[in-house]
Amino acid sequence: MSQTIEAGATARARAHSNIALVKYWGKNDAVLNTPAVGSISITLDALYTDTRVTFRSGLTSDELQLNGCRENADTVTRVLDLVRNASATTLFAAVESANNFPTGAGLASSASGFAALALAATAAAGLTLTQRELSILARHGSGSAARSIFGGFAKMHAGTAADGSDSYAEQLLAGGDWPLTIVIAITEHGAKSINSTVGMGSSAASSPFYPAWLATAPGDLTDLAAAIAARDFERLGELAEYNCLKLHALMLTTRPALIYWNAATVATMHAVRDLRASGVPAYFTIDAGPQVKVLCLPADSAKVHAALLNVSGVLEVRHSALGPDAYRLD
Ligand code: 2P0
Repeated sequence: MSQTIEAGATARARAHSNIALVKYWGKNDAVLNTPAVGSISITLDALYTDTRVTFRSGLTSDELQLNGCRENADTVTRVLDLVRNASATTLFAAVESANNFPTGAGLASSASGFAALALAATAAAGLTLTQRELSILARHGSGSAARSIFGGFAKMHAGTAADGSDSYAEQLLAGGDWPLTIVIAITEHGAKSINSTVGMGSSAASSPFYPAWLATAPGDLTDLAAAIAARDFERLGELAEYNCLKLHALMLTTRPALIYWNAATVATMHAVRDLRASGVPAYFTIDAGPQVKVLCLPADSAKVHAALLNVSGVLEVRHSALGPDAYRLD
């Protein structure tokens, strides 16, 4: 797939963030960025990243502007180096990226960001990749980004190949095949204190629960895929909540402990359980940050929204349907 890139070649893409229902935490290979466990996610319509990549002459390294601010471009370079290799070019790129939601706060901005980057960079380079190839490329930036190439429900394979070629995501269902609503309680606007890459490395090195996390992941993946195939919302919700709490047990038993929750995070978990006790099927999931994502059926979203807004410490409540595949904007 060799293709020389012209200076000034540019493309823009949008990718939506995703939330894992069976979660990724831990790596097989840090260089290839392959995960130690598979994962299953839903892609969110309401949260996305728009990224423009422009290959330019005269740059001495890649440059990244994130939400208008200059940022370190090292992780972006990891992905762009692969694109340069495939295109036989030495041109560096200017990357302009913007999220329509809080960055680095547990809303998977690296997932949407690196998926948008993979698509925009390959498009700017004139490369046409399959979605599987794009998923593998996005994975090099961030494991969760491999899933954001796809809309709806996506399954990430941990893979076993030494070159990472079987570590990619694929779509299980399109968003329209099973409409669900995700109601997000924002409990903090700032960026999180410990990034996921560092956090999962220390969980693998220090938590006595890490072997159990690895051993039980395949069963959770099988069960969740079956719940999705059967459109069994209660089963899906129970499994998602269980897997989330298992992840946080792993985080809490890491040394030093990874406590991503704040008081409002915990209060929201109780509010969701109270809702369920009152007959509304709603289930929470939480990532490496303090926000609480609540899964419900579209018909119940107003009730869930009202209950979350009522929780002390919840700053904002957002809604999302399931989103589409990553796509080009130009
Ligand atoms: C997930 N998370 O499956 C899990 C749940 C956070 C908690 O994927 O090191 O930013 O860049 O591959 O993808 C966050 O990890 O980590 C993540 P890297 P990433 O969504």
